[in-house]
Amino acid sequence: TTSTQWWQSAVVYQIYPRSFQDSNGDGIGDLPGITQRLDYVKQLGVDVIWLNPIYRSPGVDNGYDISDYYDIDPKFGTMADFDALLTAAHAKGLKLMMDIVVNHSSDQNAWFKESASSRDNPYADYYIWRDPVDGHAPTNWGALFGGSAWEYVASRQQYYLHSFAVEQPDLNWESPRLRQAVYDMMNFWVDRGVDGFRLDVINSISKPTVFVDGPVADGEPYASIGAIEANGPRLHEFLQEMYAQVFAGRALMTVGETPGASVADAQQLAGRNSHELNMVFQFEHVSLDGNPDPRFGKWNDQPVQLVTLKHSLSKWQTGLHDQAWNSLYWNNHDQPRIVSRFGDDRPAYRTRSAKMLATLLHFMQGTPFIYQGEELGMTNAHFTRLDDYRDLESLNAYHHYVEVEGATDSATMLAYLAHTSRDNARTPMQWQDAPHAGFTTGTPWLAVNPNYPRINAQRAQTTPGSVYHYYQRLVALRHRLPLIRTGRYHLLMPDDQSVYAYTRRDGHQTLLVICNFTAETQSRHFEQRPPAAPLLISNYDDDQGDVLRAYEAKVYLF
Ligand code: TEU
Ligand code: CA
Repeated sequence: TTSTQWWQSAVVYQIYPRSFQDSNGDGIGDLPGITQRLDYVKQLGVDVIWLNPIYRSPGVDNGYDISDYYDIDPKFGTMADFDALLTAAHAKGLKLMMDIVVNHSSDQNAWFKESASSRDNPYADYYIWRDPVDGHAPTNWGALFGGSAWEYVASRQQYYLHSFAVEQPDLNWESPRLRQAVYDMMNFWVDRGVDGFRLDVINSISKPTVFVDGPVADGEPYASIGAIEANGPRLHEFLQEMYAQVFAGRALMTVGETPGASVADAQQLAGRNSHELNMVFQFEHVSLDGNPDPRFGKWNDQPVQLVTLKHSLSKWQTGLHDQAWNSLYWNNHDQPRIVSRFGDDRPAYRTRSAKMLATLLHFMQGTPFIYQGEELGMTNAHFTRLDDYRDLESLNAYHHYVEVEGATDSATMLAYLAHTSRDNARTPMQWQDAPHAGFTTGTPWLAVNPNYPRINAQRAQTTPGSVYHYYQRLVALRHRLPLIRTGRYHLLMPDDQSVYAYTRRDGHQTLLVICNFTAETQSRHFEQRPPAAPLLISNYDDDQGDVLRAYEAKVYLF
């Protein structure tokens, strides 16, 4: 029915609560701060807000280590603050999507404390426990935040599995009682009024049937658990059970975070008739600029190749058309800022390239996600010292590669962190040219980017032609033009190293999207374009036909 498709013409705004707006001067963003800023979000024109986790958490992984799924963390406020935010959002016509983390919990969760206490308590099988093998860890799997994926607990004389930090024990989805406890918890939030869920690393919940050692990259001590546990044997069974227990009959928006998922996986995970999820976050387009040395994975400081980027995005556009549904994102709280990564954040080019990247993405098929500050063209932090960073993934990586492995030197690793660290996305939202950019009256938990006097919401809202106003126009066009939702995607000039161009067609009209990914002027002729075809939107004030200026983006409708 059409009501369940509302999310196909919606635009989502992702708020990282810790860094959005502090209301009590403790330097940490909070729920009352978000409530104060809802008019700003509404004016962008978006339909949904996605909040990163706000549940009670020790904050080892900034809330992705949940100690109480039924309570709001005091750093962010109270349940009353949450209810006030939800009520205010709904009153402004904004839906609210929660981030649910059920691949793992915090080791401070009551479930885990009980589970670890003995082998025969009601929570004993809520987590993944294995006996030692020859006196050591059950397998050679390594955790994504460093070290072994296994941690020994004397009270059970067993190891537990943790895909991420030691403080993030994986939940055992083989246990029907654990699964029911998850569904009950999700229904608690749906009954409270939330409008959807972003499901954290949800394609890792089904572990391999048999636990055996995995392949180890040269020079690395462990086998990376990511590929070992992605898209496991019972994943679709579990998601269909979740659908039946939580999603069925409700017009929720559900998006699964699925690192390692292929187009084929997504055709099932986000399939129109799969009864699993509405859409997924896939990671191919944000994994193309990784390090050629496999030891370093994502840690790199090199640009992406345009041809590989256009082939990856095109594969997903054509692969899911009429079968499933894409999410569309450049940024989130785990990715560096796109204008610094795939664009050009030099002052002469920053706003032009930010608008070019936004144009490329927002005319594709899928639901766009705008990450806080992306609409301002906020840039990477360009930190130069290790103690500028807070993210355990970055700090652990520096420690591992420089101090433990000696795989590289400090200067190189600091360059990798500056280009790739998740903290690039987590510097506080830049509201105005005031101390700490108006984010806090206290000391921010993570430094504000020093470019805030130039790059801030107040300036953007009062500057015609700003990135902010451009995003407003893109969001409005998506609500106005069904062709953006329904058109069939076709890539033009597939091997062009400088220009990315594609069409969207529905048999009546055509969108022609042209983006110059370089600072150099290019010249390209498009015979598809009728001479009198109107320009729908452009990041320049005029149209010079075949001449494409630095980072020029333009869209024709005919
Ligand atoms: O991220 C899952 C994930 O794939 C991470 O490895 C992420 O891609 C990586 O940090 C980028 O290299 C989710 C959350 O988005 C992330 O913030 C959490 O740290 C992680 O799960 C554990 O909950
Ligand atoms: Ca606060």
